[in-house]
Amino acid sequence: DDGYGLWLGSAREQGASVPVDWTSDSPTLRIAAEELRRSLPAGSRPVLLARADDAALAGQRIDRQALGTEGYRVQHATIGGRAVTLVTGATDLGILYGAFALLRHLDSGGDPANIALASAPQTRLRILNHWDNLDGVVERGYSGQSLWDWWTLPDFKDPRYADYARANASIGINGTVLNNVNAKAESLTAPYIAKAAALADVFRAYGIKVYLSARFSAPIEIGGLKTADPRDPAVAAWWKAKADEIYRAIPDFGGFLVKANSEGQPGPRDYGASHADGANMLASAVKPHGGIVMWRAFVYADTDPEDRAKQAYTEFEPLDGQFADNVLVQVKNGAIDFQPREPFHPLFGAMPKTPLIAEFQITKEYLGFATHLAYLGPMFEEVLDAPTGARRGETVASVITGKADGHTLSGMAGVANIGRDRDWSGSTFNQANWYVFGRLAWDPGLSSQALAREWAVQTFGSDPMVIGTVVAMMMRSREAVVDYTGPLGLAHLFATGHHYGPGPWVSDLARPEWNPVYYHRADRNGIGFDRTRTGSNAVAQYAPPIARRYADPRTTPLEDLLWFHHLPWDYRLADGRTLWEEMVRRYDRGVAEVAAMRAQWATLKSRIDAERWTKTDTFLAIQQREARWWRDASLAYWMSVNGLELPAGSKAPEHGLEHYKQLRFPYAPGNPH
Ligand code: BDP
Repeated sequence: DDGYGLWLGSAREQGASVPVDWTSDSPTLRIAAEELRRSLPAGSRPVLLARADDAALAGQRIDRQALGTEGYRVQHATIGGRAVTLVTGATDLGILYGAFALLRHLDSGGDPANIALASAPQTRLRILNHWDNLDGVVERGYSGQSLWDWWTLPDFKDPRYADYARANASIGINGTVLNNVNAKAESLTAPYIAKAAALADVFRAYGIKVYLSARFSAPIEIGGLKTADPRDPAVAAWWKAKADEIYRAIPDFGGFLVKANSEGQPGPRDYGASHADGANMLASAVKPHGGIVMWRAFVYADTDPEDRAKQAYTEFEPLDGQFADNVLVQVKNGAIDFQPREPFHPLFGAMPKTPLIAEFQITKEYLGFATHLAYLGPMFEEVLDAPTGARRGETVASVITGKADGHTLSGMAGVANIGRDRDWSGSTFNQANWYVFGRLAWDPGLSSQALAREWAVQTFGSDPMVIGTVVAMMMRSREAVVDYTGPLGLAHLFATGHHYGPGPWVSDLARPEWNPVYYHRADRNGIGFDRTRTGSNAVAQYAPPIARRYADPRTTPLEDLLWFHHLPWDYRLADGRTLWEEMVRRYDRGVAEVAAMRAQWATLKSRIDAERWTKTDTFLAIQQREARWWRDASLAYWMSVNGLELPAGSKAPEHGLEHYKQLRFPYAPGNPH
């Protein structure tokens, strides 16, 4: 099994061609019917697909309010004297989601005699962000070239595009941004609009809208204007005409995603205008067509050298209330950049007048690329469940679903981990990260553990020994990566030129916040970034109850300790250990966890097909070696700084510090530089 079938193929029996009828016709319903025919087991009741307002369902008492536009209901019913499984929704897309839910229910061991499934998505936009360049290289992509073959588009529609859409629809994803946020203006030229339109034509029946990343200076680069100032009427007119042109080709185009004034990208601030000015100008261009703008809060420019973590809040919080009603501000899960662990971003809860869309990274830029096993469900969940402190009961999830502030626009975005590799995501377990992203975007209240199980059953089949082992491995995997790369709230300790191996010693890069030493601030006496009042006071960006908690090392969760505090190496933790002892303990634990995962995987050898088993086994061997590398290099460095010995029982690093310092990567995938 090469993994191409994702969670939809591998474990599924061939269907028994159970009769499936539908009361009205559409491409979407035909897809739903085909899915069910293909996979429903023998002996299943016949299925009826019907919209909730269909006359045939008059006697069924279906709560249409609860369905919304994308929700579904699946239940046994007698219709026209016939016992059927009814799959219904207010729209055909809702019915398609219902069909996938029915298959998921059956695959996961749900009782075929007892079917009553109902769900509606908690967010409007469930959207993948592809950081795919027009030349086929995927920024921070570790699973091969871009899926989009811009060269043969629009004529050739690779069947894989439909497979991609099908996989997304099966987990409720309803949008895709095709090109990198570090965008090229060419993606907005006529030939590329035609190519995007061809993809949109494939995706449409699966309920997936196409969006584009827009380069803010496009009016200059491809429009022949002298400026891209958002307050210039000629600029606004250019974007309006551009939007009209796109909508002629793609009538259901979703809108624009914009990275502006960040890491060298152009933006409104180049002209002294604000992010709101820029976003609103684009928003008015797409507004007549029902489009939206997702404006990223990931701003990273040389303006707050004191503490990079403060920048997004500093620039965006004052703009709350100034954005047009079809703008969402897209906020990364944490304030720095997709680290293995970051406290939730302080903008969540701080911009009640603005719909915020959360951005997570599915591709594992800082968690071992495609090779290391790290199930991200617990990380997404940890952020979604975090109380913002802004109001009683408010969590990041309630902000991004729009519930906290009564917004109808809402959403979750994930930086895709999809490429042209046969298994799509570079490894079998990375498929689970795509899966869990989609399912949590649909309902941020779902449990990452339940979703791990759901994914595992559909991916490997129902063998309880396999499922139990795989879920246990998954649930501990992300914490293991945290432990061996940056325990206790340390972050951004990566070597230069890639984000793969360790480089906590790096201190020679041009800007202070490019260097790991900026983030850990270790010296003879202590370690950690003081973000309290005596330091950068980034804690003050959180609502008071959270700020108070993070302001005191005694009430800061251990997991975030050194994110917020600079502490002496011999600082005593509640359990009596010193900070240094606890750090070493965690590095050791991370390495041990990987060894344990590998041993667990070994027990499944005869229970999993050879191809997927062997690739995973090999990757776990790499991870084991590299966890040790991370631990040894980091400890060698910390010891060179603090002059301390390792606690008894902890192994000396395999090599001296110089050895780790001079290791070089000749080439790392997905690297834009
Ligand atoms: C960082 C990546 C960089 C992206 C940037 C972004 O290293 O490649 O362009 O985020 O989100 O994580 O814009």
